[in-house]
Amino acid sequence: ASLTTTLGDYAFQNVFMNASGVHCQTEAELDQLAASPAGTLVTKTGTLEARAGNPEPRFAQLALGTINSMGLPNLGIDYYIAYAERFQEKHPGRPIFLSVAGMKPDDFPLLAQKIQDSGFTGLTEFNLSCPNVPGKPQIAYDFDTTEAILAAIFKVFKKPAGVKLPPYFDLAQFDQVAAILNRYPLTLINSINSLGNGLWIDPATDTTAIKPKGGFGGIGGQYAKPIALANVRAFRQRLRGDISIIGTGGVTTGRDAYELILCGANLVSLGSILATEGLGAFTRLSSELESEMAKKGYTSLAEFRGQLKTL
Ligand code: RRO
Repeated sequence: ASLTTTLGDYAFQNVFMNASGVHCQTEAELDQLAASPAGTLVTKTGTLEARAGNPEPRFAQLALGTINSMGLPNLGIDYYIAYAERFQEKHPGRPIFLSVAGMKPDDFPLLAQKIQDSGFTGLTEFNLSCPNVPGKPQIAYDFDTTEAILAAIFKVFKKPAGVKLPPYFDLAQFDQVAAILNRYPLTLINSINSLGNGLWIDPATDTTAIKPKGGFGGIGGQYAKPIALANVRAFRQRLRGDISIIGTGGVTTGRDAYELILCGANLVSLGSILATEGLGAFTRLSSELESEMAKKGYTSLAEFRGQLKTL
């Protein structure tokens, strides 16, 4: 079976990639992703200025996933643009993703302008869903601000762009968000970011797992999978056909990836499982996804993408 895929006008040799935040902060980590079986990669979300992030411990492995409150530690947008420009010289025909976020709405058009003015030829993911900056709500839960940011971005940005979305939990939210997104020339969405502001307690000590924000943090891994499936499915049913979807959330097995593709995902990204298992996760999941396809009689992803059956 072939795991090749397309997203907009771009083609990828493998459907898997990292989720932003995992194994992508430094050049060394990004180069390791590039040398792995992953079909593409995305940088850690970059901000206008480099950031140290929240105090540690700020990441923990849980029974069925992870909790994090990293707080956007990153080396700054200029670092990631420079990396991407070098990458595309070395690897022509292998498009990658920049992830960026503003610390305030006005930062987004500035980030967009920097990327627009650069030599970057790949795709840009504007992260509207970081749950972990103390005092800053997740942008994409505020629909007016989301629309204002999209309007400001697309005044200056002419390259392929997408948005990283948080999980939504009500069908009315899917309707409202999709209506906004459909008004802009987006190439993709990435759904979902971590489940914001979960809490985990150590039963031995009655203490939180992480330090920032009194222990509240974004939940990923198996806890997130049904929410991710629902979000990818709901957006695939509502978005323009020319908006592709990166499916993210709780993929731990090849079967999980298969299900996200059934819901409509063009690429599948690995967060918690990549953090806990390492780069070997790409090899294992590729092989498991191929087995699942063989079992169902499919030889390409296009044959079952979006083909979820309902009762
Ligand atoms: O850095 C983080 O705390 C973080 C970000 Br920007 C994000 O988008 N999602 C997440 O779970 N953590």
